[in-house]
Amino acid sequence: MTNTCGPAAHPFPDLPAGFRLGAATAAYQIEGAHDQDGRGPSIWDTFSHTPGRTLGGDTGDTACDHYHRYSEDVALLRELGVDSYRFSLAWPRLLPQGTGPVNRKGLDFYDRLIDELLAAGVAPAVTLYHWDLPQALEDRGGWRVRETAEAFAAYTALAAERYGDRVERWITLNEPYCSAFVGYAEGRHAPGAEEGRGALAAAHHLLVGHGLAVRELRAAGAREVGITLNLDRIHTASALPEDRAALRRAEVLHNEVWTEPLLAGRYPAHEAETWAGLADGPWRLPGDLELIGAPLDFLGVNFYRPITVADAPHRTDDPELRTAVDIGLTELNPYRTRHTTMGWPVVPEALTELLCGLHARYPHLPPVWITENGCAELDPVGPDGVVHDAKRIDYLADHLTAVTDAIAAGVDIRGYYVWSLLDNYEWARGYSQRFGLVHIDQDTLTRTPKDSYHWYRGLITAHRARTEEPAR
Ligand code: GBH
Repeated sequence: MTNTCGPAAHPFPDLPAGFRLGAATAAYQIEGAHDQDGRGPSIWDTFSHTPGRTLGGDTGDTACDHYHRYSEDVALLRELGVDSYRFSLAWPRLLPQGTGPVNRKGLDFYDRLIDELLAAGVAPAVTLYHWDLPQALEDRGGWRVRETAEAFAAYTALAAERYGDRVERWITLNEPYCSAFVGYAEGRHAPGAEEGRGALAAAHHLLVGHGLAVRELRAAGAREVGITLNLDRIHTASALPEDRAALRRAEVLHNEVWTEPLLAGRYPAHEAETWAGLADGPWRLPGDLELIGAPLDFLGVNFYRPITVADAPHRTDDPELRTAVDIGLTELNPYRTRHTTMGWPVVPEALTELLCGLHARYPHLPPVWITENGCAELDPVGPDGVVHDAKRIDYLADHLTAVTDAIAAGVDIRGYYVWSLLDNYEWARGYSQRFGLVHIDQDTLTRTPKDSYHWYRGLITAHRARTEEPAR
């Protein structure tokens, strides 16, 4: 069902009263100023400066130069009319060595940003860790070692003490799947490792770090506390027994490693079958499950696309030589739909299915926020200074409708953040992918709101008017 129509006659999804709309970014993808005002190096500085690691050798050295242009970006958010802005703190800006001496100029930067957001009527939602681990901590073992989880707790305490009075929503980790498995097993993200036990230890220590951080946030009186996962809606290639077993392993790797300890206080049932004994390592200590499973105020879900898996031979028969993602899986792409420039199929109903599946499986599921959703398209700035990104508008409208379908089915979903406010540094894909509502000219760093920006603004205005939310 639809109500008013947006600029390009795209219908606005019918969102329930009180549903909140926001936009998201992450520090390394937008800030730049990688070596200014005392910021220490992160694993992404090291990785992106290593030849061959990122497309075209792109780095986040300058990115969107948000560190210097944040006022302009806050003005864009104010004009957009979002309730909330999700951004991340760069750990190495606050603690250049990961632990120890605090960098006052780094602390001041986020003070200014937060105060400007509040003055603009935009509630800050802070991600504490969006992949930029201080290099000094990686040099001491990174997420493979428990000390990193403890350092994360101390950093969280510092941030909560400093900003807790003004932050509405805290997200401990963004997509720990990527930190553990893309970073330490696939090697496509920093630190670029390809390991078995190391990646599984990293997964566990990320969860422990989350649990310790929640404890610090609670002690500091933080308002809302949660974590963001990139959960996958996984289809299986066939009903053959071997493909169904492959699906079960994929569910462990992508989803259950995170959701079982966080939401049900247990380790995944099929982890032994998935990792042939590698999973249950000495990194697990008594009491960890209680720590990790402490109640949350919300669960953040990032969603972009579904995946389909099939059984595949292991790359090696020796489990000791396997990485944590070598679990006998191959990904297929049977989707006969439009694909974005990331090569991802557009399947909005997969989001509804994912949310309904979570709701069915976890009786104690906290309220859900969609903390990222969006699509990459390359529409240029036209001669008239306009960016016609109709495909992005379609994508956002259809996924918001998928969210309303899940709400109608009984899932408690409170809000949605578009990924992303700005075109930005898309990790190993560099600047080749553009997710923004706002176009960035990579040479001049000029910001140009796209049609989707105007559409989203119209949606927010119409949603407020229709549901008669009190003025902020
Ligand atoms: C999210 O990751 C991130 O939170 C966000 O920072 C990111 O910009 C956004 O989605 C869009 O991707 O082909 O080697 O470059 C989603 C999961 C995992 C998807 C890594 C892209 C790229 C691997 N991402 N993957 S590579």
